[in-house]
Amino acid sequence: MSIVQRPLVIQSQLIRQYCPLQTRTRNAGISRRQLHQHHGLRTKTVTDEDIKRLASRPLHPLTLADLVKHGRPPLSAQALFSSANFTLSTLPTRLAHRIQSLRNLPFIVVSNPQINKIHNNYIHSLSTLLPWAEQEITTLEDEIKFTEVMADLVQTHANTISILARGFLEARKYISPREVTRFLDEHLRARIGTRLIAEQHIALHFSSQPHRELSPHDDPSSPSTSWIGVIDTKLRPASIVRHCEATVSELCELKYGVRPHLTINGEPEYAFAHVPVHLEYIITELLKNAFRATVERGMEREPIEVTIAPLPEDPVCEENENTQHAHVTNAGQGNVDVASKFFTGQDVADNASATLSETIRPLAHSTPGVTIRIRDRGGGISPENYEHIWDYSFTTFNEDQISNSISGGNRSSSGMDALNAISGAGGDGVNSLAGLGYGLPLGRAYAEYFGGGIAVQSMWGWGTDVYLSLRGVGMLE
Ligand code: ADP
Ligand code: K
Ligand code: MG
Repeated sequence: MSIVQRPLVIQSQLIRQYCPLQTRTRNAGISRRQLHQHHGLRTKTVTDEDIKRLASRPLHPLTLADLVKHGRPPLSAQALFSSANFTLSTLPTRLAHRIQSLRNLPFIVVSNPQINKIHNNYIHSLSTLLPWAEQEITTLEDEIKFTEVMADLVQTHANTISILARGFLEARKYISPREVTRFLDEHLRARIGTRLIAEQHIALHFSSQPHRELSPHDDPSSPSTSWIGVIDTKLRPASIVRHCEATVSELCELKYGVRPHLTINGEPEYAFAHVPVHLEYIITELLKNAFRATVERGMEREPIEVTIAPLPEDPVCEENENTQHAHVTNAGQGNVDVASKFFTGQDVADNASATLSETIRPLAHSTPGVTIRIRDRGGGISPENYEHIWDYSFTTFNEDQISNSISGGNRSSSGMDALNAISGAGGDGVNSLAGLGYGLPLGRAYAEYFGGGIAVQSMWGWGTDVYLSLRGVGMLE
């Protein structure tokens, strides 16, 4: 049986998921219920015993080698099976740890309908994995069904951020901002890893078929691909910046009626190996902040300046990975404060004991990486606010105030800015310029996942420099 013979509906859904640079509406995918009706995923009831058993297992620390070892396309069926079996060996434990962590929240918080929905999503996803628990995947037929389970998992958890944001906003009387930030930092970082594992298998599954022209990432003139699953080994940060600029400019124009200019300097041709969807998330959030500040300050005439500064190649990197850590830390693009914050292994895994092991180390021969500076003249951040910018849900976005300053106050005042921002049609706040307060902390979580970081330098009264540092995650050809 050919790998290509798979249900079309799920194929188009997956392709949409893997087209980060294509215009797309996240909520437009088929619903979980439809997916069930179409494909009848097997499920097995999750008992408390299951959760206890799985959560007591140590977490397999994810390494970059796990993600790339199943190789480049064209993939053999064996490689695909071993990817599926690796995925199957690690996800149930990860989900059980998440369920336990949700259950450890104060009861009144878990009882909140939004938070409870997230809990139930995890139970659902675990229930679709349990039927596979005692089994090795050794046939293409099973591998296809398993990929459908992975697609369901990715889809089920697609709107987690906005649902959690709403839940914690509703439950804010019962839990302190500090506790929320602690929970979310762990939960959302663990989610990044879990999604990456599932998405990597889905992407490998599709790269194993001959129809690679389905992916808009590939240069149609070249039959070879620069992709290893979700990793693009020839990712140009400048092209991500331009793509995100287009999205953010639209939002800005809609909200304020103007859009600032953006210039890119440094080395726009620079390419390295990274996960484009991660970069896309981070850059979008950073540009939203820069655009908003610039327009609110009335500084649209001053361009937002993006500088792409590759870290120097260093032959020492190849000797051992620790040397690379030291090297990257010291090469802070002339900004010691910023550099010292990077590459410190702050990644968080599903539990404290696995915290450091979740740090994904570079492969030998991987490119050192890049620092991207986003500089705006939006007035900077006041010292009082600066203390809180990394807290989930801290925002200075205020619909009324903006309406007043921009359009003379004749817009309706809802007083529910954050909730409005959450309920944007795109889900997960993607359609609003600001308001959730998740942009910086979650962006940093993505950057730190592969050993990078984000540092914010504010010149109060003038503007802000944001340094996004990213490490190459694989080898260039
Ligand atoms: P949100 O954008 O939803 O408010 P973020 O976490 O992205 O949440 O940012 C938190 C706050 O940090 C913003 O509300 C804003 O006050 C401040 N901030 C972030 N970036 C900038 C910037 N470039 N210029 C001025 N203020 C900024
Ligand atoms: K924030
Ligand atoms: Mg923001």
